[in-house]
Amino acid sequence: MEEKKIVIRKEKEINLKDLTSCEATLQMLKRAKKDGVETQFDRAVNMRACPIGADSACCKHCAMGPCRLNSKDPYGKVGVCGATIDTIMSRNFARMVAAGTACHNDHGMAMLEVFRDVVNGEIKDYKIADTGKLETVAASIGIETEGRSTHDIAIDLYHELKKTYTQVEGEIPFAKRVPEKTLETWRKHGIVPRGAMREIMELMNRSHMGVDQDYKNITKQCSRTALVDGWGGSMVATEIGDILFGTPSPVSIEINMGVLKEDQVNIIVHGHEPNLFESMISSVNEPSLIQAAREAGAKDINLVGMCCSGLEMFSRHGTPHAGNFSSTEPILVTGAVDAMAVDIQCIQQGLVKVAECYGTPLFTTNPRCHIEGATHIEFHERDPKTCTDEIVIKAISRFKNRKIPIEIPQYVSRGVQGFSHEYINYMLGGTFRGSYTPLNDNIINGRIRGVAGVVGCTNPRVKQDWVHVELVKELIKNDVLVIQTGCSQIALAKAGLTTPEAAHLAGPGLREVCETVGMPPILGLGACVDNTRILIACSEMVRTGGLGESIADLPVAGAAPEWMSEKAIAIGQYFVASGVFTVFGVTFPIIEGTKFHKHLFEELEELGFGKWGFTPDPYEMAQLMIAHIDKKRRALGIDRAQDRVLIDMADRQKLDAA
Ligand code: NFS
Ligand code: SF4
Repeated sequence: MEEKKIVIRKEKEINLKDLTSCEATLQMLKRAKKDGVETQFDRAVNMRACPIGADSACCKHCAMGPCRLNSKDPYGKVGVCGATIDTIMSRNFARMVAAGTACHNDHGMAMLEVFRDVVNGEIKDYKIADTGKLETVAASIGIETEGRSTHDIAIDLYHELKKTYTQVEGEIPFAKRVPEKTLETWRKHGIVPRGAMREIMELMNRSHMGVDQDYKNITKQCSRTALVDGWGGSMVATEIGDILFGTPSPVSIEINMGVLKEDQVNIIVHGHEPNLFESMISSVNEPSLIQAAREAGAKDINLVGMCCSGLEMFSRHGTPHAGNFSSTEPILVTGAVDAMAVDIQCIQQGLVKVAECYGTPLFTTNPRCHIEGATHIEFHERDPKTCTDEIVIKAISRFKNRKIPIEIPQYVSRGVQGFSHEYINYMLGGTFRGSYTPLNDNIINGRIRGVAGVVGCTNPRVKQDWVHVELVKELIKNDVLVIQTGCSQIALAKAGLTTPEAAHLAGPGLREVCETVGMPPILGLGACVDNTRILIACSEMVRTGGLGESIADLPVAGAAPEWMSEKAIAIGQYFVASGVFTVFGVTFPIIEGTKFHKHLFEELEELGFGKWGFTPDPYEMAQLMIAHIDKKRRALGIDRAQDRVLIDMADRQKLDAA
């Protein structure tokens, strides 16, 4: 493992170009500097990451401590209670998994409640948009659909999926979608999740002072809890989102700060719940509000998204997208944002101050997320427009009274987004023979070497977007098909690499497949909860055949090159527990050479799961992932096909001459 570098930069030494490879963000950082406004980039430079915390070598789980161990000599000391470094690190890790899983499950459960109220008629502003998807999801967990009404199927689906959260015994409903051999491994280790509340509760209990003090046993419950994220709460959020608002299919969208319009009322929605955004779409299309905007001198109302709900909206409606997590403060520096509405998750408190500096009203809308200094207008699904209409009215009034000079960085990329696992099926197989067979065939014959999921956040401790873009370029160059979600997908879209034309950057095999099908070598699947689309795609690949019997057999790998949130750790752990080699960048909360490190980075694979990897370097990350993919190809006996395809002209001539 490469040593974690904590870079300390003195303020005067910062070269803004080192902070981001997003030109629009860079332009705004320059303006912010001139205006004396601080963002996460400045704070990251001035707030040195605590080296003990970075190694997860401290514990504050009780008042006999907090205890700090020595990361250079991890076995030289124990906590006051006697806790060893492995106990401390695994408990800290467990709490991250618990928090990340709680985030996705609380979000998924809220979505399911909206679905229930739509079905029973209490919510009238939304309706079931995709009955086909409703039936497929219901059938996938054993609900009878033949000859039954949409309403009856929906009621059954609600009751069944509710178990994802509340069930105390048995297996969660979507365990039925897991490939048999993968499920067998989970059963053997006793980690098939029961229900989210139960698993999170048990993990919090076990990571309390004086409970579970065996890092291997704690890791087991980490896996069980993380699995109820990926195959539980997150998967429910994705599926219910599709049922209520439509299953995405590819659309060409505009992305980056240039989507803001100087002569229009600009409204940004930033967060994770599609409900708020869906209602905002309806508010900005309200004739009376459009009229009011025109009377205020605006040409129109311009609605754009940021972060994950933005990803869901462009996948479903083609709504323009303005950027990822690290750009949420810089975009306010344009002075062009007339309102920013947020809901939950990844909403940094720093937004309040930047918004204030540039006269942008910032609105919180969810009862779970108030921010001191922001205006709270609560969003109720039963009466959603009251909230979103009011935000539009406030935005129009801010437009009318704009005082700050506007500076919109003129950067816009166009790309194709909105692939779902259903669409991949259709795209490769065609309408009448939709299947994963063509994908599997192309992997077996070696045109596609393997599949990599590149996902996750941006983090000001590394150059924004740079690790994502370099890693993905390296992967496609080596014939690895890349699928993406989250802020990583936004990074590649901004870099202009999500077009079919980007196929020229791919290796010869992948390029051929992309050109035949007319698809980009990088497929964007949506928000972070949509990582579950990757799990389903993997399951389909196993079911289709020829690539082994479990997810762990597939020539696939995952990465979160610029991660920052606890949700990312939960996602990483569910991919590992599902059988996927998963590499993280930036930093990893662990000390190399410890038993817990060996467990996560080696032993889990020997037990039939995937395993963790770490390196902050994108090229080394690509190598690790490709080496893993090649190892799986060898185990499947399909490595020879790969050689045949990748042999180049010079090699061929050499062979002929011999
Ligand atoms: Ni995912 Fe989306 Fe982005 Fe990271 Fe945050 S917005 S849920 S956690 S930062 S990818
Ligand atoms: Fe220290 Fe143990 Fe308390 Fe943690 S649980 S703070 S290691 S005494």
